[in-house]
Amino acid sequence: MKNPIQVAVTGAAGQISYSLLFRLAAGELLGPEQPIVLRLLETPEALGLLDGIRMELEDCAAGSLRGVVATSDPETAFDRADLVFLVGASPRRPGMERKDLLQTNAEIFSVQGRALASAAQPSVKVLVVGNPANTNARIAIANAPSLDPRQFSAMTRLDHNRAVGMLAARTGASPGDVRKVVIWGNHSTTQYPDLRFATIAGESALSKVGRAWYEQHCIAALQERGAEVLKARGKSSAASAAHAALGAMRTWVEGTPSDDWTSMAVFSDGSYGVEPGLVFSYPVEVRGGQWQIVQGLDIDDFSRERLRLTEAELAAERDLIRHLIH
Ligand code: NAX
Repeated sequence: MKNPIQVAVTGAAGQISYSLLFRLAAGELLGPEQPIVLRLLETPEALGLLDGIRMELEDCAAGSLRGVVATSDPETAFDRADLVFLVGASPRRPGMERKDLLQTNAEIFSVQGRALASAAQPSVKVLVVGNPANTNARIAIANAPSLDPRQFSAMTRLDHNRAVGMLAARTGASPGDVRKVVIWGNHSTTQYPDLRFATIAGESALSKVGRAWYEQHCIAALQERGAEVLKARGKSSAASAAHAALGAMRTWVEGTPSDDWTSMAVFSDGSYGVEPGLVFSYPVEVRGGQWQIVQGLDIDDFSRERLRLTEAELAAERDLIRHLIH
């Protein structure tokens, strides 16, 4: 019998978690043979709702679920946690400026960074989903100095999956035949979806879809996809975000296929001229639970301009919360 893996999820009573938790309980992250304990964190106000979710999880009687901890105390939630999904964040409220939103979330992710450092497994992997995800991850890293910044990433997997899905829909191919899409930069409308290296069933994706469609339609459509979903559904992406979070963590644990990479926002080491220390989305390969930024990709003028734009946005976000990252 394997020892249970401790999986913590914050914002556990929110809409993304309502998709994510039941898939985790069903063994979709590490396989049905791997027992897991779910450690759920919410605000004190949402604990009643969370209790209902705890009951529903138990009512699934899923074979791999060995327990559910529901709490509003970060240290209890992260106690010996192996894998952590930081989904909970404070949403933008009417009248709130961007600076206020960054500040409110900065406080949440400072507290959670400290709790991760003191309570989680030293080898913990932390995926930040809650927005502004890249900068929230930066704050958590700064507040968890005993952990390696490489143990944190912010999620751009949904953007990556959207690019794969859009290419497949445009060409009639299977999403499974699409390889080597890249999302560079911030999980925001400045992100740069780069399809120059993408292939579909081994052939250049751009030769199939045409450079004009890519430059004049596809990039903007991917940057605005979240807003489009929100407009149509009246709520932001949830099931697709949960699917992306599950996939991102599974890839981090299991690795990327030999003929592909994924996109992850990680602590920049200066690769591609990006300021070190920003949490920036890159193409990464993952082996043995460790990611490496794919090196040596050609950056043309068109791409350089877009990389600089999204980097500048991240630097501006960082400047607004600089006092919290020492
Ligand atoms: P919801 O508002 O449905 O749920 C968020 C939950 O977090 C709430 O239940 C709230 O009580 C809880 N929460 C707030 N502060 C907390 C704290 N300090 N500790 C623990 N829990 C706390 O949002 P949902 O739709 O689930 O989205 C969650 C986050 O994901 C948002 O920030 C959203 O913007 C972000 N997203 C990120 C995406 C990405 O690709 N990185 C895509 C989807 C999504 O937009």
